Amino acid sequence: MKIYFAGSIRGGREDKELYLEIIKHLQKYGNVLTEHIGNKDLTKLGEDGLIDKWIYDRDMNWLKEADIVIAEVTSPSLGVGYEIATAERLNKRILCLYRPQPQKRLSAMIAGCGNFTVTEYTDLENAKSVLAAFFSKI
Ligand code: 6IA
Repeated sequence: MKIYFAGSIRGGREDKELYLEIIKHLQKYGNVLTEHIGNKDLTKLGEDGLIDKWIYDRDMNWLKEADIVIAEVTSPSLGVGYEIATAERLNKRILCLYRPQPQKRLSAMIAGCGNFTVTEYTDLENAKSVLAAFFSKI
């Protein structure tokens, strides 16, 4: 199973450690195409030396290839929102993971879309249970 994990880069790297742990856990379920999202050295600037068009083309190709899209949506990110909308158009199975926080209310464009699942969670252990439930239905 090919898994596309989406998480904020230029939207902010506050949750990068959590992305890394989620990615490690997702590797139990399949091949995570976007391992670099959890890279601790990847700053808001993104991957050094890669030009935006190259990144866009690579990521869109991976998205087309993916069977499942898991998006961590707590840190608002234009790129993650774009990936979710694209995955929706491609009829991919999508799970959005969101840690509710008063100062980071989830966009209505994600929370209000009925074509994919948005699940709230509290921490890594809770995310693992959410993922187990999601993958058990596939
Ligand atoms: O808008 P954001 O940068 O927060 O978007 C993050 C999402 O878009 C992630 O889920 C990635 O799949 C994708 N993405 C955006 N930028 C990059 C990137 N480097 N490297 C890999 N994936 C990316 C950014 C820029 C670099 C040339 C300095």
